[in-house]
Amino acid sequence: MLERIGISLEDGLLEQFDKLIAEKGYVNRSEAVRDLIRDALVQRAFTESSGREERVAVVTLVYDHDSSSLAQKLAHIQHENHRAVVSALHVHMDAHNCLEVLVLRGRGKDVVAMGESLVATKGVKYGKLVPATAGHDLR
Ligand code: NI
Repeated sequence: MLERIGISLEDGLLEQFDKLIAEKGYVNRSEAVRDLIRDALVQRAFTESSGREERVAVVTLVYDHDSSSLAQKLAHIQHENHRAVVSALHVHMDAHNCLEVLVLRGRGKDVVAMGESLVATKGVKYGKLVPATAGHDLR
């Protein structure tokens, strides 16, 4: 069942929101708000107390290929947790930069701990841990 709700927003905030969702290609505000709510719910599911349920997440890393100690460190973390790494994609972005995309699966807290340690590794230029979900509760 679909329920209608009303939201009060300041002019400026609504203007920026409309600009943002137009850029992202949303056809209406409702779908954009639904996606924001889903994202918040998935984030919360990942940080819920027990952390024992199985979770899947994607980690994106960009780092300097010329720093061999950094590449070794990132590989070491992955090998230490090899059962959690479902898939790893390595792209040589340019002469100096590597992009790695990892799919992690395991207990929520383990997945988050591993993802965060990769992202936080000194020398990683860009890193992001993105929770994934099968979306059973998000329709
Ligand atoms: Ni590379």
